[in-house]
Amino acid sequence: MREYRPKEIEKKWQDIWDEKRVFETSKDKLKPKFYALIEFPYPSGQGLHVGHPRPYTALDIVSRKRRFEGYNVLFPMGWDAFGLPTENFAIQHKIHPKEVTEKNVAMFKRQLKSIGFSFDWSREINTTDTSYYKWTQWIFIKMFEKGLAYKHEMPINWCPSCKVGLANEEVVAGGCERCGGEVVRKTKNQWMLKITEYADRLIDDLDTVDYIDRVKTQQINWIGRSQGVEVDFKISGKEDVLKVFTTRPDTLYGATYMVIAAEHPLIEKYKDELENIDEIRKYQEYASKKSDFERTELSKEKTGVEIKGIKAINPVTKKKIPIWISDYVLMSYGTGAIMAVPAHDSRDWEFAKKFNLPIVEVVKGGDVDKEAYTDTDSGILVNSELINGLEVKEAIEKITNWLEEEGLGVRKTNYKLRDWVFSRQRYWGEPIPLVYCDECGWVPVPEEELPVMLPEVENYEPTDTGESPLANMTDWVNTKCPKCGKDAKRETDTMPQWAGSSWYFLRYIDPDNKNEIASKEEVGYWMPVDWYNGGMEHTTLHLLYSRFWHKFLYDIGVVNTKEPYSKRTSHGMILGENNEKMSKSRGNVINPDDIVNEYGADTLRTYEMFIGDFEKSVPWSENGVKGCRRFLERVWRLQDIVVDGDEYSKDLETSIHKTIKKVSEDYETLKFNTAIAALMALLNEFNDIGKVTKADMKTYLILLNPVAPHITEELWEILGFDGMLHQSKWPQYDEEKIQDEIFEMPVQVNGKVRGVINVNIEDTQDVVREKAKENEGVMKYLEGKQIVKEIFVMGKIYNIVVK
Ligand code: ANZ
Ligand code: ZN
Repeated sequence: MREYRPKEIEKKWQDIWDEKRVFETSKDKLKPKFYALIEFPYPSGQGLHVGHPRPYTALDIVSRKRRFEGYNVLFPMGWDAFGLPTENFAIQHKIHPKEVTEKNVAMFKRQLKSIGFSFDWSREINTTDTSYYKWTQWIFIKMFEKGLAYKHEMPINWCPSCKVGLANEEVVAGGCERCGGEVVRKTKNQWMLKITEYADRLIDDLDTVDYIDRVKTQQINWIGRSQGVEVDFKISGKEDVLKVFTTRPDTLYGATYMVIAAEHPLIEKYKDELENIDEIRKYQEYASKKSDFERTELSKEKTGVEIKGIKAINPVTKKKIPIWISDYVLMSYGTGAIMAVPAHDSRDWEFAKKFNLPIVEVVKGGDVDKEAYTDTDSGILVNSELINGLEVKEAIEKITNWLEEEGLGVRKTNYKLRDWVFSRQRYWGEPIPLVYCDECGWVPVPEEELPVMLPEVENYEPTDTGESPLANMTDWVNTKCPKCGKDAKRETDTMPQWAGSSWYFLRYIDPDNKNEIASKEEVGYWMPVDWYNGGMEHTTLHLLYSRFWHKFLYDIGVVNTKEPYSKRTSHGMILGENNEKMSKSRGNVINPDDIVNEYGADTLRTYEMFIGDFEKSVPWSENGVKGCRRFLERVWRLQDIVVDGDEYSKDLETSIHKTIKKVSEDYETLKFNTAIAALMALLNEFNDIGKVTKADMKTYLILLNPVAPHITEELWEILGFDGMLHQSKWPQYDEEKIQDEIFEMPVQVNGKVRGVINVNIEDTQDVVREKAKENEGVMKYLEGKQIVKEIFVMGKIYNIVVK
């Protein structure tokens, strides 16, 4: 027997698979299809990280299993290659981002190939290819034509160090998601995408897909749909009303003061009448320095100023109540104003305590603590004339109807979700394909002229003014209006990183199509994606964005399904050996190349799957890697104990059937670690018995193949089995063969269970009767009696009738 040398056999099989185009999808559309998708990587300069292969191996396993099961499988790969790190690297090293991208892609591709994933490389895509981003631009124009892309002057999150505007999703704990630096506010005219128009569908259609719960929940919370009422509070002595949004109109009688955001327009309107305008201005200044995140931090000490000179009138109590400004009320949500109910809202309660404002209880819960607010959504209304004695739910209904009848309020649904800030003032992104003409306004570049290509520039450094580097390219910027032919200017903003990945799964389906995103026929066959696995960090960004774009494409007839992905799962992170996130600065990064070189790709793959619960974060362990290598060495040595035989060994039959069941089920339910453990256990049995038939071995190799495709294919060849392993069929188990031989069987006497005995499947009724007689519980009821009848069904029931 030769030594196990992964280096040789892995390269050999990768070349064979490539040459024979084993993993390319078939043209045969009569076969059932299976579309497996993993999030395509951003080809960074650092190369692949051991975190990447985790989800890739998982869906590679599923894809390989599906091929054995007769499916036409699409498992593609590509590059999400626009983005800041490449641009920053290019600026630093004075190389064009295109060259940087090419180099990085080549490195990623070599690394991925060395791990032996069964990607259909003939469908490789790259979001920075002009033939790709032509369609990204085309979708943008369609959105523009439908009024879903609009330009809007708005304060944006601005990272002064990256010199880039950030979407809310890219601001993490008040800092820039990319560099961690402080994010400030800046007003800019930005392109926006109206994702809010799809908010309801993005929530409601989650009922039609199979996503893991935490993904569904995060999407629902991010969209943040909340049903409530907009209530009008009159400003005393004025014509004006102050509108508030509340989800608890039942607490209206407990509204003892109001709070408006520091930016609320009411202040400007009445500035001349306010007695303490200086104090108010000071507070506005203070608040403007804070991000929405800081303002809403719960633990924060409450601050605020009363607006002296105007008062509001509570529409039910008719009492005059004060109006305050405080940073805990945001201008960007609801109406930017609230009715404060300190008895039942924690922030209002803290505020009222601090500024000595009246607290009136209106909901009586089970145990009300007078010293604290009661944050209760059930209870009985008190001190509330119109709704006294009602349960919260009924009270909300009744008071809402009343408010609507009186013209004091309207039902309203609010969302936390904001429209998507879609412009970036950077070079390395898709140019926004619009032209500005003084006569015609914004005009889309005609479809025949797409793509609008990024111009070659000398200098792609961002400008300090916040304009895109493209703005300096006057030759490129100055153009003619496609509508009227007069002088016009191109939009110089580019699209955000998230654009290209919002529809990439459609391009894999028909990557070379020059006339459309993908042909109707291909879309009809392949969509939706059957299984999409990706990181939890993409749940509120990429996943939501791509669902939005897909729904839009559905609305304009480009695709045939309302949802892009039938199923979504998610993996945990791989941490460094020290249990910390892997990062260059912590010095705990593991490069998959090193593992492949030292132990082999099959070991890397096995370890990535054996490392622990797929859905949880787990630390890397070099010892664990070694353990997996030893396991594969033992698999390699099985070739020495193979004997002729077309049937499973008698002694192994049950175990083999059980393992088929276990592994088949575990591969489907993300329990790769327990599947591998079962294969390890079966290997031990093989070795204990000391010989295995060809049939035993074939099944073993097929079961292990999705995890360790190279070694299994090589052993298949060494042992002279028919054809190549990947052409085999997935083994089936026999339900009868996996029943445990020894099991517990209840014994009844005259219809009542009197004892439980251990029975072997091969026991005859006579043997079982003897065992029953020896059972103490049963014995008591048989003593001195005569057996008149026995009902005996093996494995189910043994009833003895006595007299
Ligand atoms: C009175 C009340 C009484 C409220 C009570 C809550 C509890 P969600 O579910 O997140 O939509 N609110 C409204 N607009 C706000 C803003 N711009 N900034 C800060 N808070 C705002 O929350 C809706 C509730 O959040 C509203 O209902 C309002 O307070 C507050 F026992 O009104 B409530
Ligand atoms: Zn024009």
